[in-house]
Amino acid sequence: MIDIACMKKRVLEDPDCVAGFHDDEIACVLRTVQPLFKGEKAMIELDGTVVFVGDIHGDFQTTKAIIQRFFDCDHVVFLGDYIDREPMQWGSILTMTYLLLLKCWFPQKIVLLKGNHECNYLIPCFPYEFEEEIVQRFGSAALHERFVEVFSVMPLMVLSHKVFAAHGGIDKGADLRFLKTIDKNDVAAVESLVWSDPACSFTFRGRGDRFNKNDLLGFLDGIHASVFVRGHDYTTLGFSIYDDRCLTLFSSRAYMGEGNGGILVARAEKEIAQMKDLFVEDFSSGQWKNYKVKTI
Ligand SMILES: [Mn+2]
Repeated sequence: MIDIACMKKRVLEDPDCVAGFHDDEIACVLRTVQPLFKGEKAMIELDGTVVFVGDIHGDFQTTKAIIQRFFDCDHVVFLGDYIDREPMQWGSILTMTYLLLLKCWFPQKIVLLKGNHECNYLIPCFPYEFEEEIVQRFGSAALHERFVEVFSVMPLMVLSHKVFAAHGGIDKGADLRFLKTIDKNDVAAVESLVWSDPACSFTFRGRGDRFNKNDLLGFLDGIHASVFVRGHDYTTLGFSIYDDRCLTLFSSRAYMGEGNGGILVARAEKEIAQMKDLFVEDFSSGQWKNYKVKTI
């Protein structure tokens, strides 16, 4: 009988031991975490010190560094895209398993939103390498189906300190009451919140209705939020756009040198009126350094 509680001390002291997990141990993690996500609404409201983390994409080393540095904060909010595009072998399996274990043990502290790579079952994304990685590692896709069951119940949004956060975009015209009742697998909502990009972005994904400055300002004002923090794009990382109301974070080593100029996280400790009230740090040098957001 596998017991998640027994793993706790071992994994917290040595996260690398996740690399030795068998498929039945990972299946146990997935069974334990699924009801926790089911108990969360599509939109989560948070107080206290909150850290926002952009796309991780299988970067297990950086994930460990983020947890080590920010574990004392009240909440660590990951904005999705934990898998695929990984810089190391088995990076997606390690990263996802580690974060799901942390979710089991610290369900209030660790918040894991859905990225578009965790929505491949609903809207296919490219590249989607996760299933093949599981087949190569464990000899069957059975565990992948269990992962997808967990992905399907992950939340989509966070509202905290007047920061609205989601993986990709906003739900144009939606009010707070509507956002609080959204179904986590509503395709239109997922396209808007998880897939879409700013209209001024060069990235075109073919899914999701892009949002312009007017859309964003109208949406934020309608839900009484000041700024939108998102992930999803390594080329617009660290730039604040639309009157300093939208910031894109990317928090993985993936695509370094191909437009990804940093590994950024942002921290909110009190009500945020403008982007410069967020504390942004960069880990791309291997040391945490303060990062000045460029406003364009
Ligand atoms: Mn994405």
